[in-house]
Amino acid sequence: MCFNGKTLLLLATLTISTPAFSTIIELPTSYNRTSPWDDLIELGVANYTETDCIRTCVADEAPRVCLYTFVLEMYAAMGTACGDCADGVMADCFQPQCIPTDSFQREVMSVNRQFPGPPINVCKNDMIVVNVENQMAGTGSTLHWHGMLQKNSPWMDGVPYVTQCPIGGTTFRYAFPVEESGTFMWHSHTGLHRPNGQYGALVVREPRSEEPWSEDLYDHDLPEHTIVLSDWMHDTSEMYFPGLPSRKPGTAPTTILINGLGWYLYGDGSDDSINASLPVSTFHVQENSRYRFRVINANSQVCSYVFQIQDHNMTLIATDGQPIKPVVVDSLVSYAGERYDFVIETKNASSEGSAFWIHVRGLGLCATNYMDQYAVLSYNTNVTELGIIPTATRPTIADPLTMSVVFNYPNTTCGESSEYLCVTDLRTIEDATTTDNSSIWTAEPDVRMFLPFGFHYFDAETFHLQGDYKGYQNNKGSSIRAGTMNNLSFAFPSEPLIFFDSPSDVDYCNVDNLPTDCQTSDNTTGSSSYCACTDVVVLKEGDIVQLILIDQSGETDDSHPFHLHGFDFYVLYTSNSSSNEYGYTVAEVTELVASNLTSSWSDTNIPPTKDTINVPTAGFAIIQFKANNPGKWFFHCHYEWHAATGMGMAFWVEGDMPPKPPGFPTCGNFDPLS
Ligand SMILES: *[C@@H]1O[C@H](CO)[C@@H](O)[C@H](O)[C@H]1NC(C)=O
Ligand SMILES: *[C@@H]1O[C@H](CO)[C@@H](O)[C@H](O)[C@H]1NC(C)=O
Ligand SMILES: *[C@@H]1O[C@H](CO)[C@@H](O)[C@H](O)[C@H]1NC(C)=O
Ligand SMILES: *[C@@H]1O[C@H](CO)[C@@H](O)[C@H](O)[C@H]1NC(C)=O
Ligand SMILES: *[C@@H]1O[C@H](CO)[C@@H](O)[C@H](O)[C@H]1NC(C)=O
Ligand SMILES: *[C@@H]1O[C@H](CO)[C@@H](O)[C@H](O)[C@H]1NC(C)=O
Ligand SMILES: *[C@@H]1O[C@H](CO)[C@@H](O)[C@H](O)[C@H]1NC(C)=O
Ligand SMILES: *[C@@H]1O[C@H](CO)[C@@H](O)[C@H](O)[C@H]1NC(C)=O
Ligand SMILES: *[C@@H]1O[C@H](CO)[C@@H](O)[C@H](O)[C@H]1NC(C)=O
Ligand SMILES: *[C@@H]1O[C@H](CO)[C@@H](O)[C@H](O)[C@H]1NC(C)=O
Ligand SMILES: *[C@@H]1O[C@H](CO)[C@@H](O)[C@H](O)[C@H]1NC(C)=O
Ligand SMILES: *[C@@H]1O[C@H](CO)[C@@H](O)[C@H](O)[C@H]1NC(C)=O
Ligand SMILES: [Cu+2]
Repeated sequence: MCFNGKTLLLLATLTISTPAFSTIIELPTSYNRTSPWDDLIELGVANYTETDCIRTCVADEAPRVCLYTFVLEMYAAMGTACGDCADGVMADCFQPQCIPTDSFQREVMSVNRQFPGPPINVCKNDMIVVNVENQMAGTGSTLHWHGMLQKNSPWMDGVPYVTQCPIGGTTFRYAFPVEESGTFMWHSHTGLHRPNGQYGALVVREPRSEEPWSEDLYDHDLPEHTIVLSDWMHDTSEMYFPGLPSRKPGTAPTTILINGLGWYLYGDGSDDSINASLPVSTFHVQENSRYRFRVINANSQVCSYVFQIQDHNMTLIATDGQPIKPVVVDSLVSYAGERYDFVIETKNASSEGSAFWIHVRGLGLCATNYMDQYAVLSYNTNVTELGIIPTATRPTIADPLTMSVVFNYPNTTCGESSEYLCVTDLRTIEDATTTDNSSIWTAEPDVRMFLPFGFHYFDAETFHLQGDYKGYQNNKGSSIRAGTMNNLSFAFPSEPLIFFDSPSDVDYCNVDNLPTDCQTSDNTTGSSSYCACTDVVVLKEGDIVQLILIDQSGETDDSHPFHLHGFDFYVLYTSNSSSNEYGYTVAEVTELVASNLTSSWSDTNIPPTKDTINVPTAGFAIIQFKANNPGKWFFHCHYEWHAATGMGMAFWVEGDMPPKPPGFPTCGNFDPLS
């Protein structure tokens, strides 16, 4: 791995607006993992706003304290910092603090006036310290480190009212040791801030000698080759929440962005709408070399994306930070919250041309709405060269690049074709005999939970006559609904779950413990009843837990990716779509599970581990993990609007947790009459 100092410096002048890297603070190996505060004070961490951590990771090198200051603001895309960017002066688009997006002016919730927000690049065993200053007046916030397990640091997971109180007009310093390597992301976990722009890359490297692949798979692994895919609208998310009946089609995104840039393509499928005087992301490589790329799907909405690079195959080597046995594909589909690492091999520029299209195409609703986007892979150029356009024919939705071997495509029947590969076709690189995970994926679970999820549809005629204020989403026309799991719509408690020592101190619910106003005579939730409560399932430390997620949403043109905090899980099975649009019934799935769907796994045939799994449309997915991380962990659909209306739940994993950090801020209800 080599970081070219010159390139980094150029990058810094072009895209990184905060002061360049400065102080190095080494972390003593003897620091207290469960309570690092005294060590950090002693190291003088509070005296700095930023430290230097970006480097080639070397074995036996001292870990560092990686300190960042993240200032959260209400800011402007294509605002005053952008000069004449909108008029086609491309260099102005790269001025400090300019956020061009797809060239439309709108409010953006920014972090350090960058978009995506500042990337974090560290080495395994470093300590990440992020001092968050929330300058968004009247708007509470939390930041989540998506995919970080937070062992020893469950207080730092960043879920409002689960692991902390939202940060008001104040500061909150996250500090946690980085115990796993791979590709992650950070994002706001509060309100609808993520679709408004608050997300960024989080990449943890490790010494090449410690990587698990048996072959030498790549030559370069550069920070500039991290790719953040996201969706963008021309209004703030709040304009779509709960939604307006005339706004069709509901919360559909407008533009796909690649590292925050993209052409506005009008969504009409017309071919001549590109305007090359506005920037798209450009990835610079040298010919005849192998590069590791890392794709982060930071989508907030319901579309999956096909990612392709003209004339280049991709060798997938990791998903969600977890290494896999390499798989060669030409098309990679990802869903909100997922990450994929792959290697490309560059060719001889003189014989093959020197710039290639990267094409990202939306599926489902986004295909219907003609959404796609471009970036450029450019040989033998550098970041000072702007506006490089490949001479090769530009792929379009009507005439896309060839899909010969495609990974993770919706509606795939797994195992039927070697051209359509599923997540369950991936294999973990892990010697089962040498890790203590052995048998998690083959073990008979201690806890097996069927988790049907979908929506409760309110009766629009009577909804507004009831004199109460149920949270809802108006996704189209007069359709009014709320997300559910097990017929329960998750409601955040008024005080973070993590503050309580015992579940019995919390007013929580679950299928075995329904609030009385939600029950029918047989103690289930009824079809007409809507039940919003804090759905918490208590797990014993060390339990092997199997979750069977069943899509009963009735939505046929999208699917729901679920993200589990605090754990990586084994993906044991993903099903076909049911012929019934409302999916399989729990009884049908129970019968299928009893027929040994997961029996092919063994000590040598190891399923992949992930933290985000897309549940097939009208289908189901089976995942399994060991509850070995005591804490309070959110589990939810990663589509922002679904999670915001209750498609989630929390796991309370018993066991010894590190003590509450000193002075941890509190919040809660106030009632002078109680
Ligand atoms: C680390 O801190 C925790 C919490 O303050 C304390 O209980 C523990 O004894 C400390 N460990 C060491 C090795 O100092
Ligand atoms: C940090 O700054 C404070 C106040 O300026 C100073 O007293 C302290 O010595 C500094 N600590 C370190 C480790 O530099
Ligand atoms: C391209 O965009 C630039 C900057 O917005 C604008 O000046 C120019 O007219 C556009 N060209 C076309 C063909 O739309
Ligand atoms: C991609 O891989 C396939 C299968 O190995 C091979 O046939 C094809 O030539 C490769 N394409 C490129 C551009 O390397
Ligand atoms: C690249 O192509 C040129 C011209 O076709 C040829 O002379 C050269 O040997 C090739 N280099 C490699 C590394 O294949
Ligand atoms: C970047 O490319 C420009 C134009 O080709 C060239 O003048 C410059 O020297 C290059 N810079 C570096 C650091 O390679
Ligand atoms: C596998 O074991 C390692 C080491 O004990 C642990 O860090 C990791 O979280 C385990 N993975 C899973 C999926 O449980
Ligand atoms: C419903 O739950 C209550 C309290 O747990 C129990 O007493 C009652 O028997 C249950 N009713 C049915 C029909 O299961
Ligand atoms: C959810 O509601 C449906 C419709 O009333 C009912 O058939 C089903 O049994 C309920 N499921 C659970 C887990 O309560
Ligand atoms: C998957 O199948 C559904 C139902 O047939 C269809 O609406 C949807 O477009 C399909 N998705 C893709 C990507 O083909
Ligand atoms: C999946 O669907 C295909 C096509 O509808 C069918 O042939 C196959 O039997 C199904 N497989 C399972 C496991 O249901
Ligand atoms: C499933 O596997 C178990 C254990 O391997 C076996 O006892 C049982 O008969 C199998 N059931 C079916 C339906 O194949
Ligand atoms: Cu969802």
